[in-house]
Amino acid sequence: MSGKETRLIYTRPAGCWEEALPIGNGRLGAMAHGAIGQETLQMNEDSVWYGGPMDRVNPDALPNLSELRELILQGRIAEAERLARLAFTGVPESQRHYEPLGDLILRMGHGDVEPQSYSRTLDLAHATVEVRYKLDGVTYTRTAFASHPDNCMVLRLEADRPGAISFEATLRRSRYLSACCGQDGHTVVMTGVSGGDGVRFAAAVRAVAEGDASMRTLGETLLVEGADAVTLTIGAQTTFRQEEPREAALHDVNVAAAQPYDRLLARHIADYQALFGRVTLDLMGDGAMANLSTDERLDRVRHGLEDRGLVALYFQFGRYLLISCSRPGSLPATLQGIWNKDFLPPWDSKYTININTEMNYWPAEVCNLSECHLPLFEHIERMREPGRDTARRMYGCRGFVAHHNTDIWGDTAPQDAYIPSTYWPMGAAWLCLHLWEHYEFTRDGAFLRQAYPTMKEAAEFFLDYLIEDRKGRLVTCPSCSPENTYILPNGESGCLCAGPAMDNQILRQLFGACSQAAQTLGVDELFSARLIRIAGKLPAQGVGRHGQLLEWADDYEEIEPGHRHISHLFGLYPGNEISPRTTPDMARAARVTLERRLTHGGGHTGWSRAWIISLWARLEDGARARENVMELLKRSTLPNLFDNHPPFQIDGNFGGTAGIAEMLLQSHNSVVSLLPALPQEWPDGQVAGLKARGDLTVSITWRKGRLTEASIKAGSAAVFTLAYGIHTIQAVLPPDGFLRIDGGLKVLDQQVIEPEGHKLKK
Ligand code: FUC
Repeated sequence: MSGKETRLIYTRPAGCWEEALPIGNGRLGAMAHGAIGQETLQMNEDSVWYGGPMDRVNPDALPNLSELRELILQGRIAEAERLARLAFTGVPESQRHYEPLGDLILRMGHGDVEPQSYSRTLDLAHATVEVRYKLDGVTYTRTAFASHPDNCMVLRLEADRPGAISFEATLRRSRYLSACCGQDGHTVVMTGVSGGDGVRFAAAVRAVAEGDASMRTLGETLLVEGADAVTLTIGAQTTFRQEEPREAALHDVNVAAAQPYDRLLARHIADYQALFGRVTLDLMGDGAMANLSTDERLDRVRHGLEDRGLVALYFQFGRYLLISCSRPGSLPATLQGIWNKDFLPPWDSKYTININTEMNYWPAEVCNLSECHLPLFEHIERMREPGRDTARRMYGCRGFVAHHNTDIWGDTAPQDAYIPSTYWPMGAAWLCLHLWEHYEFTRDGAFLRQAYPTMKEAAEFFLDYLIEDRKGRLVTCPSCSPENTYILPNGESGCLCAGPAMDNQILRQLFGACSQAAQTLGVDELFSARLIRIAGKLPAQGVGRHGQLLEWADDYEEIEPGHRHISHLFGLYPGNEISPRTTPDMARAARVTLERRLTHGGGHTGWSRAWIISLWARLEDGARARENVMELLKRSTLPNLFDNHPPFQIDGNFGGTAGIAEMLLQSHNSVVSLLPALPQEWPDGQVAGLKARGDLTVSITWRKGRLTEASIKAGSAAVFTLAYGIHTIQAVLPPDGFLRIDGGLKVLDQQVIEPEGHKLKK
């Protein structure tokens, strides 16, 4: 059954972009539309961004920093916000934005006629989109995929009658083109400049026709007539990576075109499956559902019907998307991954790092796609030098800093002049926690050695940036709690503040990670002790008048209690300082916070809803976690399963996938917890290949709502507590050690294990 639950199926061509299907190889992406008379591949290349790097640091920031801090500490928020807007906003206000590459359009010789049958599928097991239809007794098949090993996209056209394939193909881009022309009778090349001093790019499509076909180019169009089958290889390159993008793109399509189609396909599938095939999830859904079209299934769920198979499909779709838009060597996934259709996309389709980019990478480790995390790390390195410069010139601090956005050039100066988000200095700190997570999951010492200086530099910034408040606490200032607004006792409202809960949580986590890393590497003993001392002076997490976790250093009311951001729950997830097992009081307050958000309309954007799933999972409330999985599918999912912010934004897909994983397996605070948030509605199932911290690979089977068996394989030596509900055992595994237990945590099979039953603190 799990095999069946890897297909998105449609019975009609895409009627709009949100119904088209994504393919991607990390760097090149496209949305395949599948109309009968015309195929459109709406394409992206990850480095086609408008403009070059800029120096946007506001020179008036540093001279006004003391005054800004004083205004904030005195509670003169309106004045502080005015000063921040004028003196701290980046100049210019905006970083660079992402752009689409263009469209490949195929006008089919048979025209747009009513077919005798039609199907369109995205096969997640093979990473192929297939369009199949029948016209006048001839079955036509188009297969599209983006090959990572061959550095290009491929569109294959076949028919079951010889000579039936005829079409005209062109490359289109509505603006910023320098040239588009056919060449050599089989290729079309398009070149342009993304704008200003931005990258130059080139896209090329090359055709190889089979059978007794005629092929030529006229102007910018490639014409194929009477082929048995045709393979199109489609490439694109920019000056971000290549000196001569035109030559590089042509090289890519020509090298690929020299290979037989079957080999291109086989190489693509083998490469992709090595990642995708690591995890299977079977929620034992109704097998009949697997043959229904995906939009119909979503509709049924919207009407309150159960569809566990769709949940499993959604989970795997998130994994598919991450593999497709984030591969070693590519840029990290933007707000739209590499599936952006607009020249001026929502929020510029860049990197919003006060939640969205981090969420994109939440599934990377737990869903066994560690390699897909690497582009983010490369980008953090890109941000380091600009971040150093921003730290020094805006704040007079050492270390490196980033605010709530960055772009292709790793720009770190504040973005927008939007008080609820712009002046938040925690972007680099949060991103650097991903380096530590990668180490936690992989135990890759060489990686840690390389990553530690970056983590350290992010922490160093705060050693200079933190100031003492009136109560003697060390606080970030200026800052905000993304992106919420509080009301002061005098009725004034504001966002700028000192020491909001999220900052303290991130800093405790970062300082803790740095000191653990230093200890592991045997370096920086004094620095590490200093971090721990400073962490102890940050404002402690408080509980407010409603029993809620405090979002700011004081117990303010908020303008919008149902706000989409839930920044102060960072410590519950993705952080780990709040947990029902270790800090039950704080966990109770987190629950109140979550309830308050939800009763006031929270979770109304896709990513917000997705985050809520993981938060309930960390509170070990399977019913509420599942309820929010269903809400995500009902309210925030487009027909092609893309997340709907609205509009489309990919973070919710990744957050949703991570949330489902978090319901089945957790591994923070040295406890590997099996089925911590299993809802009643998923009574039977099996998940295999998830990763737990400590380089553990975990498979779990359950029946009638109870664990029946689990196996854990250690890649490196591991010492951990294994938990199922309140039951625990202690496990010690050598490298490649293996442990299999039954539903009572009784060891069935083991390499090395020291059982010791004891109850957890409740
Ligand atoms: C943050 C969020 C918005 C949106 C944007 C890209 O600013 O508050 O909802 O996701 O990022």
